[in-house]
Amino acid sequence: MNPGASNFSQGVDYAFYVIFGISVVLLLLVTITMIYFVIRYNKKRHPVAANIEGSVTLEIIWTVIPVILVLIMFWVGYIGYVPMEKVPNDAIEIKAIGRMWSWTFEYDNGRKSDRLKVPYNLPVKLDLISQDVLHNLYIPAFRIKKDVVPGRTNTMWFVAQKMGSYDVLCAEYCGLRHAYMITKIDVIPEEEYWSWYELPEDSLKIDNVELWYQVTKANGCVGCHSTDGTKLVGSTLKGLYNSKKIVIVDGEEKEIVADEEYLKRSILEPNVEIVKGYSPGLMPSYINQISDEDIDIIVKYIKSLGDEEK
Ligand SMILES: [Cu+2]
Repeated sequence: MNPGASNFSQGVDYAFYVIFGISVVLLLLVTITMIYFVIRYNKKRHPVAANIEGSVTLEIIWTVIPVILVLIMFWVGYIGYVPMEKVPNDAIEIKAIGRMWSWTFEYDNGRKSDRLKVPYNLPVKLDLISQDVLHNLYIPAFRIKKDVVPGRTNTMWFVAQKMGSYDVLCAEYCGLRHAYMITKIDVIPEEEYWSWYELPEDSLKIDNVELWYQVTKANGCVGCHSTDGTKLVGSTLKGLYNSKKIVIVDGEEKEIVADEEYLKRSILEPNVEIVKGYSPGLMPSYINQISDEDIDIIVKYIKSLGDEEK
């Protein structure tokens, strides 16, 4: 196992090794005793079974020792856990938004990214928000993990103590493409963090397809909508613009053209006009989840992927 990269790594690893050590010792004791008894009390050596009476001393021993062991395990877990719930007041606050099937990180100035950027050696607090179902934010190298529950904001915090990039996963099965909810946390020097954080918003709006793609990705679209024509859970974005689609509205089929208005409506209320052949209810509504600017950029990006019928 790699050594941890956060302020909690040591405490969690310590608890792990103590519990693991106690378990190994018990396993060996039980196994060795069992093998010894099988040989020692074999029927050939012991043709007549002995009637063994109870022993108060033994009962006390095998009650007291396990109680002490369990309390030791509780204690090492407890002292590792308590600091995780004490968020320092000066922690940098970042929203971690989970949805089927991607993560978006939103910083307090409105900046969004699909990789979590954090400064080295400063406390960071994550507000865990789900747009649809139960997810779980898991950073193995930091030894932290917490449920992301729709309708309530859980929090977790950490201090990143090693520079580098580490995996961020969803650890709660959340449907078909759950395994794709994987991204990275980048621990970078403080100055680099602030210059990234303050990158002028305008830099995202210039006419650059790659930046439009980054905005689309940061909003979680490409987790379900491919950009190369592949059919995933959602329809591909390639050739989507201005294509004719049969949609289901209130159970009735209707032909529409996927123009700008339709695309915008579908981002905000994706389940009203579902394209025939796709399951309703999979895409969360983006009402209050996305800025009008981002919608415009996403629509621009979809337009850039062509308008020929796929
Ligand atoms: Cu998930």
